[in-house]
Amino acid sequence: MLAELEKLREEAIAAIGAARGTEDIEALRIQYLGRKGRLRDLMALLPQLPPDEKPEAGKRANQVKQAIEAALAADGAAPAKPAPTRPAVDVTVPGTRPRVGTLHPLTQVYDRLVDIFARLGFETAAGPEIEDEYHNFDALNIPPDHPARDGFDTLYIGDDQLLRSHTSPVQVRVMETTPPPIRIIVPGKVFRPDTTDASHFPMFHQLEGLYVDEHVTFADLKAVLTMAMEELLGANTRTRFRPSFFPFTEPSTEVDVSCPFCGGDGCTVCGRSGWVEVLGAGMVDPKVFDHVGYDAEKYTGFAFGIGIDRFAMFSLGVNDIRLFYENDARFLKQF
Ligand code: 2U9
Repeated sequence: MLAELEKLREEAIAAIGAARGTEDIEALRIQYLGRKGRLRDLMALLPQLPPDEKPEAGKRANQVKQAIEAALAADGAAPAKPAPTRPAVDVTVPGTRPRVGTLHPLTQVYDRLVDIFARLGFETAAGPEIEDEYHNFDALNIPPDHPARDGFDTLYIGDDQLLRSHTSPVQVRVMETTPPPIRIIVPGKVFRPDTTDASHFPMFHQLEGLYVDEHVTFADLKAVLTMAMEELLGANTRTRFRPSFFPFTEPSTEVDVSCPFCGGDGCTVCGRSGWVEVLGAGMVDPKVFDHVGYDAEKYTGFAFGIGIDRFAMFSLGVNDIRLFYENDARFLKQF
């Protein structure tokens, strides 16, 4: 019996060594270890052995089984899975279309504004969102006790560090390091201690512009802003310049455009007036030039500011600023 087992082991291992491919290996597994295989045949004889030979023979039969299993496994013949009866990929199933996103509506408006002013010769500048009081206020002719400071003055991080309340400090920084002429726009985030409602949010986006050179006049201001509005809102857009006040410009103006929804007839977007206020602007106050070391006798300039969120709201017909910041795909995918 022991000799028979040894012979079986040698024969099986030699056959496995010579096997080619998984089908051969599977056939050998059945031949040697299957329910009607050669090892079972030999083990069926165990009961007939004399009692003192049985334990040794049983043990040896197990060892042979393990040796054959190991040889089969080593040849990659782990119990084979049945071959798939159909292809794993069903090429007839209709495909799922990938969902393609779009740019956020604010980004779309922001990009259009930057593009239009770029074509009018304005370079884009950027600067810190955390500012010091000098650049956010004093250099812009807003002294510590000036009432214009109140509405901006509370988002402080340290004694002399605050979240910028407008992008104007960037223009100051550019003028500090660049001699005239300059023609820049500064788009970016600004922060104000406003209570949130349909038209206010404590963070929003501005795009401000600044053009300084010799002989820049209010006529240049009107020409550039009128052209920009026509580009953005359509060639039929009319503009209206009303007197206003800003500490950093003199004279100052607020700019209305004819309502892009009703063409000026009056609707819910323009509050039935036919006009929408979109911009503030003015000629740079000479005191600002004094702060940055520009010769205020030689140079003049105009500046303007647009609230990007507000502009996006009326140009896209959105009636609540909070919708821009809620990340609700049902809103965002409309644009
Ligand atoms: C420098 C000098 C002058 C920037 C200006 C405005 C008028 C203005 C508002 C529009 C809507 C802010 O977002 S908003 O609330 N801006 O009305 N901004 S003039 O004037 C400057 C800026 C920098 C050195």
